[in-house]
Order: sequence, then structure tokens, then C-alpha cells
Amino acid sequence: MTLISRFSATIDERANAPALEFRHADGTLLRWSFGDVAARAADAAERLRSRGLAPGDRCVVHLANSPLFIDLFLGAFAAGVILVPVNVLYRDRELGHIVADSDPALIVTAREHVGLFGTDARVVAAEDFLPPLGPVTRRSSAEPWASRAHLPDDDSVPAVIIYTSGTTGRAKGAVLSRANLLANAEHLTAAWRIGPDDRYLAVLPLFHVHGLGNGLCCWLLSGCAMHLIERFDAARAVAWFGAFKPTLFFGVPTVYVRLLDLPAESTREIGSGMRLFVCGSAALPAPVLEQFRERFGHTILERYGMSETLMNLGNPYDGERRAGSVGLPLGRVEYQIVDETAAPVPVGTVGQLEVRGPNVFAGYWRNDTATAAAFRGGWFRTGDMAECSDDGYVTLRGRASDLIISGGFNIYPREIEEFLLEQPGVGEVAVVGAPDRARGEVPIAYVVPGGALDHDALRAACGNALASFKVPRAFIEVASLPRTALGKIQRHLLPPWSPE
Ligand code: MCA
Ligand code: AMP
Repeated sequence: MTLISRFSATIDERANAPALEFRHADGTLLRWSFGDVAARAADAAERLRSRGLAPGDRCVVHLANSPLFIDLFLGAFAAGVILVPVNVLYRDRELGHIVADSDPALIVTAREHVGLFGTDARVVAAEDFLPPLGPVTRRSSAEPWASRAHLPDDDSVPAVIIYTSGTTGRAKGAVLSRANLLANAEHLTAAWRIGPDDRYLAVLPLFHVHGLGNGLCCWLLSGCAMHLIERFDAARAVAWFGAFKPTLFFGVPTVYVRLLDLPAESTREIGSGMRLFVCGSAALPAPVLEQFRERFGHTILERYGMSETLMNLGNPYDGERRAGSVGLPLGRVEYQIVDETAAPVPVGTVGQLEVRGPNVFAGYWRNDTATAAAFRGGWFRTGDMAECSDDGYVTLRGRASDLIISGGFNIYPREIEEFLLEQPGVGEVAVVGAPDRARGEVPIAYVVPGGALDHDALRAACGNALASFKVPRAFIEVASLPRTALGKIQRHLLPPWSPE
């Protein structure tokens, strides 16, 4: 079975079942069945084709969570178009690179964000390009959503390109095939027992793998009901849980830290209706898992994935969900922990984590050098360090690179450093992650002045060019950067920073 045939099976079997709820900006609650979702997807596919997009063309989507995103996601499958979702917080520097690299035929954004793309003629506002949000008129003939594509239903073709930063500072496009998305959704629906009776409260952004590959694809594979939220906000969580009564919830650690601040009567009430809370994208601190269990009566299931691989490891549904560990291999995923020479290390020894399986991507978009470097002997080199216990549980032990994860969003210091070095007054610079209770880490810049340094101007320049979560919380002036004899910056020797 292919991804399209699996999604179609859900849509056919559950054509009149509740599929999607979304509160429109005007306050009305949209409610669509799977048949409605399919009708809109067929319409979106038609619009992509009418606009001249052919199979294999790219379509950048720069949208906050909305049913319009889902229209494009499914419409692109039907039209054979490769979707390139980008973080809505990205600004000109990030967007410029992704647009240049992915070379899209169409860029879809919100009306208010069209200006971010300058005068690019490929940009359309989603509100103009897609049918208005509202009740759906279904075609009288029950035409399957993907049938008019007349394309081979081939799962080896690229489905989405997810841009993920690297040590080079410039994001690379991880090309995920339909087969990758299907394998991941099959693994997760089986491992987490997701079925048509579930009710999934979707708060994570659809432009990253967590919300897209896990959230949307498990929804479409299982045929459960989904309530889509534009963006997570702890102050409104009690109302969302109370009204929708979900059974299933996916979050990043920051989301769970925020939920811990809810009053005790709310946490008990929320916990009583829930079946499963899943966490990933960054390390879940053990005390958060313990406190969450006390207050909500649920042990969060922590899992581990990457944009290039979708999900690799997870704590078991039945059996011990071990704090601090990312558990055991999911589905058909295999892993090994090896040393520099690719030899497996003994149990209890930290080594490099490598994975393979049907969920693992084939390579980066138009970047054979990066692809070749990412694989060794058929194994994908995650860049994460890990160790395995006697009973097979894997624990992550840091990364080979300097990745900072803030609120579940990834930050590569090199990208910010390269930008800061272009600014007046900056001689040398090192960006490091400082601990933060809620967001896990926040970026801090240590600057060796090369002239007069204007902190406000630096902050403003970062704010214009970079996503807000990448703007350093502080610019600390230092006389020099600690370096090894080979000139590599010793980030751990920089003076610690804490907010006053
Ligand atoms: C945050 N902001 C957003 C969003 N989230 N804007 C638009 N859409 C969003 N989804 C902006 C806010 O406007 C604000 O911007 C700034 O970010 C900080 O927000 P704040 O209100 O302080 O939020 P918070 O309480 O700290 O919570 C933020 C959050 C958010 C909800 C946890 O960071 C988030 O949605 N994180 C999820 C990231 C994610 O899905 N990662 C998965 C990557 P301003 O500063 O301008 O006011 S996939 C991955 O890593 C792998 C594959 C994996 O394993 O899953
Ligand atoms: P991305 O490049 O956005 O796909 O992020 C992938 C990285 O997020 C992984 O290589 C890990 O370093 C990190 N990550 C994902 N899940 C977890 C987790 N449960 N615990 C710790 N780190 C995680």
C-alpha cells in the first residue's frame, strides 16, 4: 500500500466522520469531515495545476497552522508537487536562502506576509489562492481526492523538503519521500495505538516534522478526529482540553513545562480524559516528567527523531517509560552506536548514534556532498552521541555539533555568528546556548569588539534578518575568545550568563 492509497482508504471509510476542527479568526468553529478535507484537497490540487505546477515542482508554504496548510499538503500529493514548509518565524535571511535553494514554482504565504518575499512574482496569498475557509461544498460525484492526478502512485518520489540547519550555517533541504512519511506514520500509529476513536489536539507547528510527519500523517492514517490550534498558548490550554476532550497530545518540552503551571484542578481534569502524552524534539528533563506524572496522572512517552529520519526511537507504550531515556527502536528502525572507526561500542559506552530504516531520507536537496557526508556504510550518522543500557534503552548524551534547541526550535550557532560578523563593530563572535527553565536553552552572543559596538543596533539587525528565537538574549563583550592551539573556540570556557 502506498501513502496515497492509505490516506484514501481513511477518507473513503470515514468520509462522513468528523475529521478536523479549527477556530477561525472570526470566532466560528469550522468542522469538516474527511470527505470535506478530501474535496478541498482535490480543489487545491486543481489550483496548483492551473497555476502551471507540474509533478516534481516545488511549492514553498510559509503559513501558521490553518486548514489552508492541510489543503496544500494533500493537494500537493495529488498534483505530485513537492511541498517545502518553512517556519513562519523565519525572516529575510532564512527565507532568501530557502527560496534560492529549493527554486520553487510557487510560494504560498499569509496575506500579511507577502511583503517578506519582496517583489517575487511567484508569491501568492493563501487566502486568495485557496477557497475561503468555511462550510465545504462537496462534488456530487464522490470523486477520490487524488484521482485526477493521473500520476503513477509511486512512493519513492519526494513528498516534502524540510530545511534543517547544519554546521555549515546554511540550512540544507532534507528530502522526505512518500515512503518515508508512510513508514513513520505506520510505526507511530502501531506503537502508540492511534486509531479512529482517538481525538488529537494539534498544537505544534505544521511546518516541522513533529507537527507534520507525526501529527498530520498519523491523523490521516488513523482517521481520528483532530482539533487544530493556530499556536500553543498555555493560558488557553484549559479551554481547549475542556471543549475538545482529546485523548492524544504531542508536545515539545517547553509545552510540558508551560502546562505544569496550570492549577491543580485543571491538571487532574485534563489528565482524566487523556490516553497518551508524547514528547520530543529536545530532551525532556526528568523532573518535568516526574512532576507531570504527579499532576496529570500520566507518564509522558518520550521519543527521538530528526528531520532527516522522522522518528527513530521511543519509550514503549506498555512497559517502562524511563525518564531521561529515548527508549527503544520504533517499528523497522535499526540503530547502532559506534566509535570513530564505525566499530560498535560496548553497552554503557557513549558513541555516535547511527540509524537506518524505511523512515530515513535518501539525501539532501541538490547537495551530493552533504548527502555523502551524512551516510557511512548505509547508516545515517545522526550527529547525536548516545549510549545503550543492558536492557536496550538508549540515552542521548549530547551532540557532536554545537546545536542549540530553544523551545523545540533548532539554532545552529554558526548561522548567527556568520550574520553577526557582517555587522559593524563585531570583530569576533561565539554564540552559545545558556540554560533556560522554560525554553531549555537560549542563545547568547560573546563578542570581541572590532570597533564601536552598538548593542541595540545589533539586536535590531538580528530581529530583522533572523527568526525571533535566534536573536541572542544578550550580547556580552569579551576581550578575546578562548581557543585551542588549533584555533577552535572552547565554548565551555566562556563566562557563564544568567538573566538578572
Ligand atoms: C512561538 N512563536 C510562534 C510560534 N511559537 N510564532 C508563530 N507560530 C508558532 N508556532 C513565537 C512567539 O510569537 C514569540 O515571538 C516567540 O516565538 C516566543 O513565544 P512564547 O509565547 O514565549 O512561547 P513559549 O511559551 O516559549 O512557547 C513556545 C512554543 C514554541 C509554543 C513551545 O516554541 C513552539 O511551538 N515550539 C515547537 C517547535 C517544534 O515543533 N519543533 C519541532 C521541530 P516574539 O519573540 O517575536 O514575540 S521537528 C524536530 O525537532 C524533530 C524532527 C523531532 O524530533 O521532533
Ligand atoms: P531537527 O534537525 O530539527 O530534525 O532536530 C533533530 C535533533 O533534535 C536531533 O538530532 C536531536 O539532537 C534532537 N532531539 C529530538 N528529539 C529529542 C529528544 N527526545 N531528546 C533529545 N534531543 C532530541
